[in-house]
Amino acid sequence: SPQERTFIMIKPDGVHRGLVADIIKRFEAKGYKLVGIKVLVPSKDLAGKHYAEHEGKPFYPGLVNFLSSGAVVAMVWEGKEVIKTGRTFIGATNPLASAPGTIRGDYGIDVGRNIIHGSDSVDSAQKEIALWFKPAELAEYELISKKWVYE
Ligand code: YYY
Ligand code: MG
Repeated sequence: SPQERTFIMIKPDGVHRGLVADIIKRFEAKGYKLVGIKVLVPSKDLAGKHYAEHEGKPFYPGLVNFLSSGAVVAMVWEGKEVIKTGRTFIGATNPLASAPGTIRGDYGIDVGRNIIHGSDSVDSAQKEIALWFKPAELAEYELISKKWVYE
């Protein structure tokens, strides 16, 4: 649906490596609409909730520590099939298995330093957006480019 939204987050490694603008540029250039964005250092509680589906796995403690170790850029992007397209932009979980041209394929090596998060379903997108953003932090507006992107 044209109103589909996804949660995209540049992790601390992506921020420290100066990849914020490159990542935003890909979503913006595609034609998607940015409806929420903020920089924050997530608490361990927030990081743990975000990755709750992985609780109990061996990599979970390190993952939560890593996410809360520095600033992240949390975003909500909107547009047709943006959840699936976001995952395509991001690439495979393991950067060494990610195709060149994808964000992880272009910039990453180790799985625990894979630069970016993106929601993987409508359900996870709704949960993640609600976890990271208050409704008032999401802008309601129409892009002037809309009629040039959508037919
Ligand atoms: O959705 P995605 O980020 O591509 O992968 P998930 O399977 O949901 O894992 C979340 C996160 O956990 C992943 O981005 C890196 C980390 N991780 C890890 O450190 N080691 C693994 N073997 C699997 C995942
Ligand atoms: Mg995931």
